[in-house]
Amino acid sequence: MAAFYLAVLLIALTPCGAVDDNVRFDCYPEDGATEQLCLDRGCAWEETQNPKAPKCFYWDPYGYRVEGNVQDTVLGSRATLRRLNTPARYANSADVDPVTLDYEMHTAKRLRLKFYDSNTQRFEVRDKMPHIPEATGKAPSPEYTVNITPPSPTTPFSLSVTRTATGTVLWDTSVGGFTFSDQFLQISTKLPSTYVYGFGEHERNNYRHNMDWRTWGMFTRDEAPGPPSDGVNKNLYGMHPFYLCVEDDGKAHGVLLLNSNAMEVVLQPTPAMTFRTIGGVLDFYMFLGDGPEDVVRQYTEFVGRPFMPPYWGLGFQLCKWGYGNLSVVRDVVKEMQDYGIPHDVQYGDIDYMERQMDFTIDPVNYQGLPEFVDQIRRDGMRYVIILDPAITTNETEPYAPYTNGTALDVWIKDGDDNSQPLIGKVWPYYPDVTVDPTQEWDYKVEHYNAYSVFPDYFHADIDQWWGNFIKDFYKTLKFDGLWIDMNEPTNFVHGSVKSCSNNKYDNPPYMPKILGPNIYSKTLCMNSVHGGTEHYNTHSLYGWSQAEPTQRALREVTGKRGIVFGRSTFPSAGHFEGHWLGDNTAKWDHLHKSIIGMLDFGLFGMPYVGADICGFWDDSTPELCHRWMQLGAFYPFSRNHNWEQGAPQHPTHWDGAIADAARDALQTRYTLLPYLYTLFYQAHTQGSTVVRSLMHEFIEDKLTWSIDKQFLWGAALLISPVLDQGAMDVNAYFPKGRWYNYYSVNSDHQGREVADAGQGRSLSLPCDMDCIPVHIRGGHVIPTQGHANTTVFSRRNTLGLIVALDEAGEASGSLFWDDGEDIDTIGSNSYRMITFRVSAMTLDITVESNGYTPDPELQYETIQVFGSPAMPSDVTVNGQNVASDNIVRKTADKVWHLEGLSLSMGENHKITWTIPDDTSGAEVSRARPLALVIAAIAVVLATVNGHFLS
Ligand code: MIG
Repeated sequence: MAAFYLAVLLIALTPCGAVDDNVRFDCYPEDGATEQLCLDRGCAWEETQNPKAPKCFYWDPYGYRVEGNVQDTVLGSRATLRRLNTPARYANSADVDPVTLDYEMHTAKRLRLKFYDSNTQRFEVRDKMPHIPEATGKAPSPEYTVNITPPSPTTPFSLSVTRTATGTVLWDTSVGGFTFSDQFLQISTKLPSTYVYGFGEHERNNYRHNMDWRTWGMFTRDEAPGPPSDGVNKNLYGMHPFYLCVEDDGKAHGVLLLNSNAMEVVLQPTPAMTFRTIGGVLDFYMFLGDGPEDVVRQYTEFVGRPFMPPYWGLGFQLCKWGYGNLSVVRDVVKEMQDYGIPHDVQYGDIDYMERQMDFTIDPVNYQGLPEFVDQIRRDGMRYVIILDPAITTNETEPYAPYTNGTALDVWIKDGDDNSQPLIGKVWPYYPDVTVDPTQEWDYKVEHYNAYSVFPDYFHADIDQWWGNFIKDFYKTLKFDGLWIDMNEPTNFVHGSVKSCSNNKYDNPPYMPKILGPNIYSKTLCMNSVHGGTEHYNTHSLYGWSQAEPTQRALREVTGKRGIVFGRSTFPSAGHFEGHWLGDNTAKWDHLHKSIIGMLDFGLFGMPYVGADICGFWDDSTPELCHRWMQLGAFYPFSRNHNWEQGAPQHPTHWDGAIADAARDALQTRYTLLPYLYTLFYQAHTQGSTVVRSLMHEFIEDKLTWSIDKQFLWGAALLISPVLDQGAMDVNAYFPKGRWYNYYSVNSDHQGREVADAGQGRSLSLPCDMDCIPVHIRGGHVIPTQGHANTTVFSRRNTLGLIVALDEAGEASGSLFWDDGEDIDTIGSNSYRMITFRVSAMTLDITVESNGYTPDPELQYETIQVFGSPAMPSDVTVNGQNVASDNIVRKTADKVWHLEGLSLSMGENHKITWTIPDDTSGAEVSRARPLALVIAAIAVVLATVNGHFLS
């Protein structure tokens, strides 16, 4: 450390004598820094050219030192840190002394660094998450090395984490000012690269973080995505203190700070990062991946693998807040059916309720809703309802959710008088109130909105209350999924109806860069009693804590998997629920931002994600909604939804061109659902991503590290949507490899190769209003199925395979199939797993596991081969020669189909073909690699010469 400061002194002085910004770590992040305040804190003050860089920064040794020897523990080692003789950060909360550091070696690739106060029990998120694995012993051969500064009376403590094999230093905390006080905990670290991703929930302009002095606050908040407000990057619904860093050699690691207090993270160009949280403990978990995909696998192994959605949950979903009444919904559903647009799920937003009260139905506008739901369910559709946490206290007629919850005492308590529940206001109006619709929001909240209480989902009796009401309501309405909204939790009055008292939680000495003006703005007082502690600690866990009891109740009452998806999330939420990206706006940049949001949540272990298609706020426009329906057809969670006053925007609302485009895109989606479902199986069992950043597959190509306008489904499908108004082409990047146009079954461009083996390259794809580019990567076999209006019917259609050959003429893939909705078909082995393997002009279809038989049994009808060196001269299926009219020539000679097959999905099959000798086929090329090279060059030339794109 001393050496570091010396080095800083020597090298950090630029010619004019100023300290380089890159070695500055902000010592006065509050507003109103002055030289005097800065010096009082024991820091240095100096002007800088870059207004974003701090003028007040740590310079002299600061923080803590190691005392005594590092001790061995069962899981690793333990160090005792003592305060150095430097000024305390905040007079009102003396710094903790000593601080204990536990370094635990959990697995070869996972370590934990936990800083805590061994004399005083502080809040720990870990205690709320019994499902995350405990380490049992020291990992025998860890892939990392941790170094802690030796004991010293003067040298500040710091640690470093090194990836042993490459020597890359992943963390080096010998910078900044390590601080551990009651309400201000801070640690800075240098990073090995500027490729940083993650942290949420925020709106960002790029998936890859901008390291030029950006501060991201994290604390759950009912706030719509949008640009910074008052200079603060808005903290949105969820909180995810998790980042991914890709090291310069393509290795990657992830770091979770398991802490739920309001916090911020500062990114600076050094490259370095500073965490500042205002409570709990500093509990870091590091995951050393081989690459980014491996980091997500390890992360989800730790926080819980993503839940397995039902098959219908991958169908198209339609919602609107404020349909007005049931007959509008009925008409919309019928229009969609008449137009033949796939539509699996219809929603009820809060207006299905009587005055927005949970577990009620509006008796006037939604009279007959249960019968309607029965009807659409018979037609193969599903119905999902919204539920809000806040419960009104002012009903004049008995309202059981309130009286019963009061009897069970499940409400969050007022921190000033914990014999009373905290009272706020959310949706319900008082009963029998006459609403003047012309009044402003604030007037309405004051005069019409009833007093509400907030359930504590950590309460031991929560199933008896929440679960029982869900089960009870199911007797009335046969919902298939539950949408849990408003669980930041949001409150329409700040803190409570009587605001908040002056206490250390509601007026913390340091306020991270989160939206205010107060920490309790738009939510509950921080001193309220929630989950056995102050809401100050558990606030950001509120939505997360609601997910599991909601999922449990849904599964119990329906006996099926169902879907739960929530607005406010926290690490491990993906184990229980999905997420939509909140109240976006009907504007063009929100198309791009929805991709960034999906990539973020993929990283957070929540692959079941999507944005409100066509935009939530504002009225959508025909072109915007058209392009958004095309993009949204590739959201894992694909739902069109908007707000109460917004103009209708469902696909059939517009002219025929939009309905047609929506139908085309959704039919493509439905055709690909067996593949998407298999990706979810892999996410659920192995923790892999579904919507996948290109860099996960092409880490050796650094260009992919910054791509966020295109995305992959798994390893094999590349989606390159139009994101700009008026655009009739897309600039798409094709990484190294073979790529084939997916479109469309009738188009002569189908299966055409767009970019041959060689280096990656950007291409401008012409893309008129009918088009959303989708490409298949050579080397993969994609299972498909005929589309239909709902998944009930599509699941009965014949199957197909798309075989996209790689340079060596090989490909592989798999298909997971079960009944689509039973709970834990995987654990009970009630599924079928099939693998596809192509090599040496032979396709092997192998049933690896056969615990489920569809009724009726499914058949493969078509096999499409892309990238063949030539038309096959003959083809055999299970040893039989196939009639020549089964073999259909498509684009040039390189795409051919087998059609009219009826191969049972329950059996193994072998398909072989031969390529005439005079053409350079895979078989020939293996013997003569030069021939392949020549052929490849020829193909490149041919492709470049011809129109390589549709
Ligand atoms: O204050 O239930 O994000 O999707 O339509 C708004 C009404 C409450 C917010 C959700 C939105 C939903 C709306 N809700």
